[in-house]
Amino acid sequence: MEILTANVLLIGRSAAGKSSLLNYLFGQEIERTGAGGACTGRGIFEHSFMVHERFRLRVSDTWGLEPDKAEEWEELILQDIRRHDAGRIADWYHTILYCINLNTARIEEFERGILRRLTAEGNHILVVLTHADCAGAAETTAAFRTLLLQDGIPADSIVPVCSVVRKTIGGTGGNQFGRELLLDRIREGLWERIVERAPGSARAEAEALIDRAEAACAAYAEKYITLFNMHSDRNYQKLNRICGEVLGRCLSDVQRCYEDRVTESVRFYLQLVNRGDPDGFSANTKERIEHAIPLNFRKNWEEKISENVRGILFSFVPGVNILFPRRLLQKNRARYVNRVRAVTRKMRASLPEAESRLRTSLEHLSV
Ligand SMILES: Nc1nc2c(ncn2[C@@H]2O[C@H](COP(=O)(O)OP(=O)(O)OP(=O)(O)O)[C@@H](O)[C@H]2O)c(=O)[nH]1
Ligand SMILES: [Mg+2]
Repeated sequence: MEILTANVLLIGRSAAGKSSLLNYLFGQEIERTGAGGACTGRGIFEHSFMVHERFRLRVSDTWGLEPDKAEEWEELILQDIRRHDAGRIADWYHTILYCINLNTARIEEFERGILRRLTAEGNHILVVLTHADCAGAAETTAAFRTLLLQDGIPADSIVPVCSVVRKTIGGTGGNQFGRELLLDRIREGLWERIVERAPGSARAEAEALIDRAEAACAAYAEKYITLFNMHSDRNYQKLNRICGEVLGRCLSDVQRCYEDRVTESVRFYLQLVNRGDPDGFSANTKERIEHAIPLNFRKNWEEKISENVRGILFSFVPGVNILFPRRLLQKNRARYVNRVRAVTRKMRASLPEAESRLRTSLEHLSV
């Protein structure tokens, strides 16, 4: 059974409530928390737990962020992502939880700057408004929301949370809240990432396949077109057959790499929407999947290009000229490779359409 893991980076100022949020998410006391002075030490502290049997949350609690130690803090984050063999935060962390304490009067300019930068770098950010149980939380939430929207944080990405059970004067505890909504948003973020990345990565794979087929055909042209047989029709027929097979195989591999992305993504999607429910997903979900994946995905794509493979390559007729054999040899090889390129150009030209089709298919599904 495959397990999905969401890597989550938990950041924010000291006493924003990062460690308390971690403990709340995990349902147990994992990191020490406390008021008065920095609590979590200098470093990044990774913890994992299973939200359900197929969904793991891997959360990194961090040293509190302050303007006077921003550089040191940034270096810590960089070291951490390098440790995970990633170049950018977004390459390792699926989501950043940026905690802001609703008990503070305002969002500092340096924090807004950091948020803007993290957004511009393509990170999926959720702003967690902690201490949502404090007096005046509703008004502060509204004011913070306005500012955050101005900075490009979508309304859905702002989640008020109360992470601790509060003792009231009467002795009864105020409830914690916000966990389920936050977990939902993290799952949605994972899905968005798939929708964002799958089409581009299918295309990169397809382009590499086409490059390889093109190089293989050029090598065959070099091998089969020689001084002694460059006027032989039979030789060209043989070459056509070999290159036709290479290009045909390339075509089906390219198709397969798009189809594999659809299959992978749908499997991933099902795991996300299923939430570990053994009875599986609802009829509604099934219907959405059927709609999202056009059944003619393969057919349209195949028809379009395979016509070109046959049409272009097989019409080749070699030029006849006996005067300058060496130059003619080069010319004939180059002409053959150009014919091959005319086919691969068509294949490449149809990739954007396949990519956007895959994107549309995935966008039809929503977690
Ligand atoms: N009422 C209330 N108190 C909270 C909430 N979240 C955190 N606290 C309290 O705020 C204080 C600071 O919380 P921490 O979780 O230690 O904050 P932190 O961001 O990890 O702080 P550093 O480790 O110093 O960076 C603690 O006393 C928590 O009990 C909340 O949602 N509501
Ligand atoms: Mg802490």
